[in-house]
Amino acid sequence: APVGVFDSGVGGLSVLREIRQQLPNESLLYVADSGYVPYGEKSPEQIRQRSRAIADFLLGQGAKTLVVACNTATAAAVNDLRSLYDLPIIGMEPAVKPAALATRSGIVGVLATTGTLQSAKFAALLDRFAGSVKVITQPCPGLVELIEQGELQGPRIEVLLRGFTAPLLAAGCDTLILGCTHYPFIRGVLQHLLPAEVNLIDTGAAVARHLHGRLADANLLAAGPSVAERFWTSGNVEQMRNVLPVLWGHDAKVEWLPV
Ligand code: DGN
Repeated sequence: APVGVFDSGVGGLSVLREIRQQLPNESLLYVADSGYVPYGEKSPEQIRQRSRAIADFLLGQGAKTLVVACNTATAAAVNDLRSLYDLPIIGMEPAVKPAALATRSGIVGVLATTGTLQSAKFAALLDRFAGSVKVITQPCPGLVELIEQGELQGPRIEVLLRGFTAPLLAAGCDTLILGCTHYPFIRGVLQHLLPAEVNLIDTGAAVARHLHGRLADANLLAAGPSVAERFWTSGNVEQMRNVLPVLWGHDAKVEWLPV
């Protein structure tokens, strides 16, 4: 049975890449909810509705596990999904713990969507690290929209990134958490704009490791190698097909999401 992965758009492909690398035997299903992107500005109830519809769809395709490859959807909907479905459900979370271990200044920045930063789940995460590290948050409106269109470099991206990181650097952050699954795609550009000693931390590889562990525990790991991958979008099929070579590494068929 396949692993079902979804995001508000193509950002979750950064997580899917790590899953493909660490779990070469698994068949993969990926839903980009690009018809409803950005989730960052939607209400938690709207995000829960979309997450349930997509989860139903992926289960209908035979998924044995779900990965919510979106920090915003995890914050709004993962508890709801876990109460509704009896299978392993893996979510994303800004990587505050590894950042707390990496920082020397004791001040870390979180780049994420407004929805993630305003969520109760994120507030609880910050509470857990309140004693050990100072955390400064920065919403990044506009960034996801450019990445959705496959614009991963150039002046528009750089202007946004300079604007978002300037207050974090001024506050003394030496470690920045990429708290949205779209952002690893602009990691190189971001690193280039920042002083060399600033660490960038994202969660994709850790989530893939966690998924591996959960599947192993549940005796659900696939046996033989598999290259099966299917992609759906609720947005523009042509646009997603165009960005796949850049974001996923090769061409693939993209299907229209019927929910
Ligand atoms: N990729 C999503 C995340 O990780 O939060 C959010 C993108 C969006 O919809 N703004």
